[in-house]
Amino acid sequence: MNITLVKGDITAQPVDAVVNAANSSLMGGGGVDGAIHRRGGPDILRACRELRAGHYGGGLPTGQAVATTAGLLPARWVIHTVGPVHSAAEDRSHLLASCYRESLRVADELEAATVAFPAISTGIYGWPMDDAARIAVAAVRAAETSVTEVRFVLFDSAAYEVFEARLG
Ligand code: AR6
Repeated sequence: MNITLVKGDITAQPVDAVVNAANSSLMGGGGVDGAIHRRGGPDILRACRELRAGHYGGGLPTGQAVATTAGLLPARWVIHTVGPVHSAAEDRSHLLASCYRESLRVADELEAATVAFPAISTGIYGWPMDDAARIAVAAVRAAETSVTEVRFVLFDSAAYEVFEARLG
């Protein structure tokens, strides 16, 4: 598996699957989630509503992942995952690692070869970038998956440089 880094917008990535840093309601939000729903159009929210009406009536638990259409995005699927809110009091890093592992498991089910990840939990959920990058890179490297490219898409230069240092 190749791990690549891109500085930019995850909604512009022509990959098989784009991972969304969602919340457990699956009903949208700010950050990556807002951008994906805005640019992907209403088909994504419609698919999320169907998930909530079915197997995910209680919402998507933290650390788990589920796929929908990517709507108008230049990808085939969106894989929604729910990162943990960062806590100074409790170590939740296993839940953040689980987001990457579970997203890649769902990608394998879809037979997706290329998958783009944002830096899950590092925005609204408050995770320090360096620690999040360490967990993300370790989880992806340890994953047993048929995915051939994992692309980390970082929104700004500071985040890009942190991931670059972790991969080096
Ligand atoms: N492309 C790539 N990265 C982005 C983009 C983008 N278009 N937009 C933001 N980032 P966040 P979280 C970066 O807040 O911390 C939502 O309301 C951003 O700079 O999107 O997991 C959900 O509904 C940051 O480094 O996700 C949840 O309620 C990273 O993506 C909650 O936010 C993740 O920031 C999830 O919070």
